[in-house]
Amino acid sequence: MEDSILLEKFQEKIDKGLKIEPKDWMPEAYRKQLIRMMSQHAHSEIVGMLPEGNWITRAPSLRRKAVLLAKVQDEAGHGLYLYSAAETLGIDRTELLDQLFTGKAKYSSIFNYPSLTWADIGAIGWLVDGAAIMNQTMLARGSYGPYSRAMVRICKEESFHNRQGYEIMLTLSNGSPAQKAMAQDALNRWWWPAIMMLGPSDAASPNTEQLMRWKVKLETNDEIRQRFIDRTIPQADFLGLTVPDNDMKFNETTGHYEHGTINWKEFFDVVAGNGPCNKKRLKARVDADKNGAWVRAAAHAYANKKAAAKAA
Ligand code: FAQ
Repeated sequence: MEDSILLEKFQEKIDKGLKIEPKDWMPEAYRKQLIRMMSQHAHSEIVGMLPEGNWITRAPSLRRKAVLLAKVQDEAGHGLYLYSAAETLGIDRTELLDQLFTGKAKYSSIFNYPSLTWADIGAIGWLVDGAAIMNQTMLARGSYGPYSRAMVRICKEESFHNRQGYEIMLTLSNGSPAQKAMAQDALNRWWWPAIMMLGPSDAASPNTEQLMRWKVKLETNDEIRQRFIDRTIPQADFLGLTVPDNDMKFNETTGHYEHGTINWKEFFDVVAGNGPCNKKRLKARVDADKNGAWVRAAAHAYANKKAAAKAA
């Protein structure tokens, strides 16, 4: 069939809300966009383990430690899920990881900020998982089958993560004045990076238009950001905390909160590799890969030996 006819049929399928599956015909640009997004997402999950992993040994109680350990393990699982989903597009995860290790691939800007106090663990669950869920519930309705299905499960786990974070913030906000101050400080530091992690404003988002035509994205970055803000401000009010935005106000006519100016220069600096922790995060992943090489070699040797024994 002619490419133009294939393309028409492909778009028709998408317009009808049907899923595209790995063996279906797809334009090369669709495949490439998905590999880009899904691998960036997978990298974000495994780099995203690091700021929280930093607090596993210092969690304030056994219960908190067990919960945090489970959360960090979940993020690793999400990464593996997403690498597997990306592999259905004909790329090997070794290649994807190589792109991460050599700095060619992006991962979410948010994970280049440090987790300085225990309250940051609350703020990450509340704000970072909260923003991620807003984005991912949309992606769960997207057109590529393996990605959208991976999102369904991931979102379920993320909603637990979000609640555990909010519960930490609630405990600290109802604690001593020093604990409440710690919660406010974490909100001050994580608010703007969380707002920015949802991607550049629509006017500066080169990929959105095409991705929406293909129903990979069903909402723009700004639409999701607005939903996140509308949901989160009342939660901050309930905690008795204030977001660090003097211009934030509720617009009675639109029914939405209006935020102040976002520092996009900071965002693009972080994406370009100049955030507070970019180098440290990348080094941690490269080191983990090197230190785990012997485990992978042993697993391969074992699998090969078993296969040879079976064949004999
Ligand atoms: N950081 O044209 P757009 C999580 C790049 S998972 C770095 O708007 P698009 C779970 C973008 O790649 C968090 N780079 O791009 C968790 C593009 O550059 P490129 C990750 C960013 O794709 C919680 C350029 O800017 N989630 O948190 C960022 O239409 C707690 C122009 O941007 C996903 O990856 C950023 N924040 O929209 C884990 C979800 N934003 O590639 C551990 C899947 C944009 O053309 C602990 N991804 N860029 O060179 C998406 O939904 C989309 O890719 C967006 C960006 C919405 C992130």
